[in-house]
Amino acid sequence: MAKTKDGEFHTAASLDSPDDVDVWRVNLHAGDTVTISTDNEDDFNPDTVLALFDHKGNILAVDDDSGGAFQSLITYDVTETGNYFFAVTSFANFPSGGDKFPDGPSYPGFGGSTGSYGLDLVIA
Ligand SMILES: [Ca+2]
Ligand SMILES: [Ca+2]
Repeated sequence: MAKTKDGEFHTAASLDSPDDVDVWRVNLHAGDTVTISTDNEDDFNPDTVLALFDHKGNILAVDDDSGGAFQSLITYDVTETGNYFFAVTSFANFPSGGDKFPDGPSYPGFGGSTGSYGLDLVIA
């Protein structure tokens, strides 16, 4: 991810197939507030689903449309320093929470859209 300024990162990626799952790792510190959002050029396509996981693959937060239109937004207050993972998929491919890392997270659903999206990460 490219750093745009202190604590702010931006990248572009794409859901190449309806069941594509894009996963990123980020190191966060206790006391951080992290805000992750998708920012699509076309607000409605792809219809992103965003999820945040701890280092074991436990689901901490899942969001579909809080970012406006069909875009996703998660704000999370970090209580434990360490590695976290977040993933972007398309609606309605939600994580099941059934599998933990290194095998998980599992996404048994079916996505319904493809296309490029922007991803913003702000650590404050
Ligand atoms: Ca992808
Ligand atoms: Ca969505």
